[in-house]
Amino acid sequence: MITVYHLENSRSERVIWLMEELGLPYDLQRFDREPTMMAPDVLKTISPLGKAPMIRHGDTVIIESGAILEYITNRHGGRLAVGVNSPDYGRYLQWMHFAEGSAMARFILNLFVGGYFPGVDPDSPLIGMAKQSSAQVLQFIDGELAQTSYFAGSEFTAADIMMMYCFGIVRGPIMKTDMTLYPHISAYIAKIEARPGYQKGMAIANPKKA
Ligand SMILES: N[C@@H](CCC(=O)N[C@@H](CS)C(=O)NCC(=O)O)C(=O)O
Repeated sequence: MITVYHLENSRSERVIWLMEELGLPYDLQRFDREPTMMAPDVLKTISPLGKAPMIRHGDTVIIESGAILEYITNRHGGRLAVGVNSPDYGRYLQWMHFAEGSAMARFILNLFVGGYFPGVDPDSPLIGMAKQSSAQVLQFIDGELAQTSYFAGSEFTAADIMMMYCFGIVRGPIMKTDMTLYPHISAYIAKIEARPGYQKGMAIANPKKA
């Protein structure tokens, strides 16, 4: 059985949501954040960086949410993945990696300089650059979602689980993005939030938010 190491309000909600969508059993180990919002040091005993998510499967410990989702989907018959011979494979891979590589990289910068950590000069050009760069990514995503129902095509896949987490930060109290600027992302979020698997996954991952 897979052990999922979950830090409250973190990317590890992706793993819980995936396990619920797939209907797989898992051993859930929960950790609260420190008052500094960092992960507790005990997570470093599982893997040295101590970031969430992490999973253990037998003797294998895996970090990085994208790698974890690929590991789980591929180990379970490819459900919620897209096969290499499918015409949607390229899009699937693109969004699986875009989520952390391009989207989160920009949104996290925006979050950190935009008020999450105090002490950043409000006149710093870095803030304007971070906002502009996030808006550019959001515009791109909105244009893509104007053309397809889900990120990889007409079916819900693990790429949606990767991408959906990004919108939490975008809509959160620091970025406070005006989502009316992105109507296709907004419609997509409403569709995903109506999924029973999403609702169950989030209720398990973030019970204090419910
Ligand atoms: N790219 C990594 C990011 C991992 C990461 O930074 N996780 C955050 C939670 S969302 C974390 O553990 N933060 C607590 C800390 O840095 O101490 C992934 O997708 O798994």
